[in-house]
Amino acid sequence: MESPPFHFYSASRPTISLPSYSSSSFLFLHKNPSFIKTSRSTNVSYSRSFSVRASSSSSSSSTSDSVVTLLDYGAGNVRSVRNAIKHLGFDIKDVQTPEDILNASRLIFPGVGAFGNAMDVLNKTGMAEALCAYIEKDRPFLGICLGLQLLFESSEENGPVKGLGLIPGTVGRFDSSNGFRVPHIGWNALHITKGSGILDDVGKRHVYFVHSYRAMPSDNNKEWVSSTCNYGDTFIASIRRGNVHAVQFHPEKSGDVGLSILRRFLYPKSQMTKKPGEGKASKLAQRVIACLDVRANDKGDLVVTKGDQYDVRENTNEKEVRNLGKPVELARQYYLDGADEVSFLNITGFRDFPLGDLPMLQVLKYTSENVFVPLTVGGGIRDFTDANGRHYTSLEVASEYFRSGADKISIGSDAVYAAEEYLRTGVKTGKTSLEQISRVYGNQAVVVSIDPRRVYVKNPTDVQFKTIRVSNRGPNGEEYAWYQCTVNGGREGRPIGAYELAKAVEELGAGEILLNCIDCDGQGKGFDIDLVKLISNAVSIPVIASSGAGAAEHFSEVFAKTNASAALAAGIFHRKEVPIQTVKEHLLKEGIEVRV
Ligand code: 1PR
Repeated sequence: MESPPFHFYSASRPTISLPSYSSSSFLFLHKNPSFIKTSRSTNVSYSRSFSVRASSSSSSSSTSDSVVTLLDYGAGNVRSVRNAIKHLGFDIKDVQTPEDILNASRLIFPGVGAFGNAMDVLNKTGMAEALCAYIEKDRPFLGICLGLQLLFESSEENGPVKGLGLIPGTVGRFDSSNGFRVPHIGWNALHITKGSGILDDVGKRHVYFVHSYRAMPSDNNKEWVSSTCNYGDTFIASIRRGNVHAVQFHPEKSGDVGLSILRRFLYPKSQMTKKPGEGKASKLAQRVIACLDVRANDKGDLVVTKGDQYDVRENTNEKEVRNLGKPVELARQYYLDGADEVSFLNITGFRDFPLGDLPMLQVLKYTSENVFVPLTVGGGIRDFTDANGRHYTSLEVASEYFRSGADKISIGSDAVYAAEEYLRTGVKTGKTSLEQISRVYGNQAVVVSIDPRRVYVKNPTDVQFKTIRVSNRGPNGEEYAWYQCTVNGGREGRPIGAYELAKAVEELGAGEILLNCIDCDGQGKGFDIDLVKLISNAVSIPVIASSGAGAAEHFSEVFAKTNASAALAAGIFHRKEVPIQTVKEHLLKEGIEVRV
């Protein structure tokens, strides 16, 4: 994986003025050298001239009690960390120089992207030296995800690559050959091995992980390890020594539990009593996801809508777009109701350029301020040339979604074209949206949304695509079916099956599959078990079952009969027919692990 140019934001980090957007410099702010120092412009000079001396007490104006120093290199979901810090009442000071690290009264390092690139820039800018000095002085530090891994001696990612070398051990990739899906995505249980302070409220509750690499506990690092997690093998979930903490999971995406972890780090001296909440977490939970299909209605307002087999218009003379609520409010409600993730699908993104869809970006920004579980956004992620001839790459579109608060993006139509081309030529060009975005932001940040339609056939040999023997025969007694992929919101069928597509996009870098089914969408009769089985057995990345949920029992059915990692629903939640909590209670009763 390659990550975006590592760059540090200036104190007066500019905000995007959305209404005036039209110029070609809207995207990739870091290309403007006047306010962003890239790794090239900061260069090695820091490390040469820089005297490493970490202050042992808070001293400068930047170290006031309500300020958190943040080491942000603009590569992904750092907005979520910012939002969580602000939510807890702190201001943020961005690191621009190594001195900022040394002068911090508390430092948060939410590493995102790839190990090799991060180390390269930390070394070149003198930040590595400053981080080591800061940590060795036992100054308050919280590393998140890659911010934990970088503390180790080396990583196999892009490497081996040397790390900061503060903790003995090597970071390696999860082994998917033992049946565990990689990336490790979702809510998992911690085994707390020593008093960590910041984990005091976790108890037996789940926290959110998303990663493909992990550090392993050993005799050499046991004095550091404060908790482990099991996923195929037992890996290090957190470390603590004195005031130095780091976690492999994402507290900023772990709901209330995560916020309490951050709160304990930010207020270490407060008299918070230890109050581990109720919970029975023991392993990776099955996820319940709320999905909001979003589009402008005929008055131009952005609304949450919901289709029947993808038709979102009311059955009236006016045929108006069905309006089921406001996106930001509904997303917040689902977060409070216990949704493990929230997905937005900009369903007209295939025809409207999403960066022209400013309300959608605003929706993401507002939502991420108050929703502390992962947010996925999809719709319209592809290369695009606007009316002025300005070309935008799909990577630019995705980057804007990430900057606006998305943790994952989902690609629909463009992934179908990419898979068709790959299957035709057998060549990975590295230029498809899928490949580019996963290379820069990591596979775990890229979901492929499949919109298949069932096509019955008499004999499996009637088509060149993978067929299955269906549980319910077709209208003419057909015993077999294949699942034809579609693009443009189900409007156009393509010559590729869902099975072929899923395998191809996994090879091209997808980290997860959102598996819809046009036949089942909005029908409330249950997920297409045949389809979910077919796809979840075909790939080793997580599969989200979608379309057709009408009762809590449909969730337990899909988890019991298939290898789906998550189940998504829209209509039953929007119409308040079955609350998320009811679904979870039912799953628990059926012995299926969920986050409570
Ligand atoms: O092709 O990259 O622009 O992405 C467009 C995205 O928008 C795709 O992810 C596609 O699935 C989605 N989309 C396009 N048109 C529609 C439509 O409904 N007319 N929505 C649409 C797809 C399907 C699910 C839905 C579940 C659960 N919606 O997301 O939420 O079926 O519904 P249910 O629980 O009510 O049965 P691109």
